[in-house]
Amino acid sequence: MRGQERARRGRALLAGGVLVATVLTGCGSGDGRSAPQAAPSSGPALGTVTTAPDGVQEVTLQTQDDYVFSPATFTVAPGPVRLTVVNVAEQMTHNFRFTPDAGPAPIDPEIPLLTPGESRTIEFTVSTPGEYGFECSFHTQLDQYGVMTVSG
Ligand SMILES: [Cu+2]
Repeated sequence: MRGQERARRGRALLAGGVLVATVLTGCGSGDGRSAPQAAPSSGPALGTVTTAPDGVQEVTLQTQDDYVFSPATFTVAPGPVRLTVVNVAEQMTHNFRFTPDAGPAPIDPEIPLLTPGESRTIEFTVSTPGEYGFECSFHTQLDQYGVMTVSG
């Protein structure tokens, strides 16, 4: 239990400097309750790329009732990526795919349907640096596009 909590906090420390003071202070109280958190209930901020214990880069994007990905851009290093898209919309169904023929290399995994309140994760491996455009194919006319950059 203790170890698990410590590990969780360790990851939080990596996630953002702002959290550090809060987390360290909370350490002494020992009641195990976590303070109310802004934004996503767990994990790092949207669009922040972290590396999981299994070595896979992880990043989470969000969609809403508007027609944007939040954030619409993020950067990963060559290697395996686990991408989660959370649709917090109340009305709007979206999807996620890498725009066909838009990037330096094809990335096939996609999320064909992401209904309101739903969250889905895909995994893929990138090796060629460059910019990989992605989209919600339902809403390309409303400009629901983004770009994943693979660093060199
Ligand atoms: Cu959409």
